Amino acid sequence: MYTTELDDNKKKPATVPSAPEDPVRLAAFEARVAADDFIEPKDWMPEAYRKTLIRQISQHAHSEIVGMLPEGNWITRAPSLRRKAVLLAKVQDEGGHGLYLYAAAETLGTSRDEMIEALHSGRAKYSTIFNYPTLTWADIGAIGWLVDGAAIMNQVPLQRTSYGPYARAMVRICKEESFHQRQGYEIMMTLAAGTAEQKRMAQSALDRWWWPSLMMFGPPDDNSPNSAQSMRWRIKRETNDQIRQKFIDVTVPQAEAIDLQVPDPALKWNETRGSYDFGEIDWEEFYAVVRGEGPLAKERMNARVKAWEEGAWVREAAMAHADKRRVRAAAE
Ligand code: FAQ
Repeated sequence: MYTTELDDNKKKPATVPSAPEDPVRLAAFEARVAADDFIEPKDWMPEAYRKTLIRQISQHAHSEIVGMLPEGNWITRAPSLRRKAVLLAKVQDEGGHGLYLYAAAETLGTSRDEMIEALHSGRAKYSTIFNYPTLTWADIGAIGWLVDGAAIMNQVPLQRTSYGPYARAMVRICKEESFHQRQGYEIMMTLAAGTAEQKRMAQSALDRWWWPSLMMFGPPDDNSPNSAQSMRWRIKRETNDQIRQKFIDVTVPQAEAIDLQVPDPALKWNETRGSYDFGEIDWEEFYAVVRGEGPLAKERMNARVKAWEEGAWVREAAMAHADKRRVRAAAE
């Protein structure tokens, strides 16, 4: 669905040779972006635009796939059959999101193998949030409510990102993330209205997931090396700080509605700005997790590498089957 324009391009080399950046083409490209046209896979684009998109889309895909692990951990322990079925469906959705996004990145001339290799070797990042442990069932509620909530806030503007296949992948992903957010909030509502112990569990999950969720939006704007160019090319439609603020403004009243306390003593409604003021994010912690020093970084990567290696026979069988079909078709 995202690669319909590429049928005659399937055999192109994984790395596309740089096109000369002649000023006339560059000006035409920038005019199209400024007019809110979508750029499509076969259109000319500056090499830096292509590279930025491959970086962002592939890291987004890796986040979806690694993001299956903290929740997958709770499928066998969900408290009822209904909760288990819902969680199973959600985790499968995240796998699907990863696949649409890898497919969108492939339209830019990279390959699945290259992207996976970059993840496994530590060259490519994935969202910091997925390096934290899921200690209780309430963490599954907190992930749906806060992590999917943050993901939606970031991804709704990406439905209008300038690269067509990425924007279109986002439409379906946002719909599914919305269901994920509601299922998480509903778990938190149930626990917050339950026994004193259940309410404590919900509060403890909010305490542990609040600050890492705010870090998902990336470094502050004045420390975000990619933002200025990505905003100019309309890859990003809003800045890290703008989206973080929107998320806080929407989420604080949701916590109040179920009588949970956001763990930030500096949180205060600012009448003049029409937004919440909030406390200092621990950027040291953020950068440490980005460097691969998160609490479960090693476990996450080991799990991904193991899954990739154990799936090798499936990939080989699929390729052998495709080869047989090709030979059979050629003989007919
Ligand atoms: N974690 O200059 P900026 C989900 C890196 S999906 C790790 O501001 P940019 C669904 C950044 O890559 C969650 N690294 O970068 C789900 C860059 O390094 P690089 C993922 C981070 O790209 C829910 C450096 O810091 N969503 O949750 C992070 O302009 C539940 C400087 O930063 C997306 O990927 C971070 N949090 O803005 C699944 C959305 N933040 O690459 C399962 C698409 C920054 O130059 C369960 N991506 N870095 O080496 C974006 O919107 C952008 O890439 C940002 C970062 C906003 C994440």
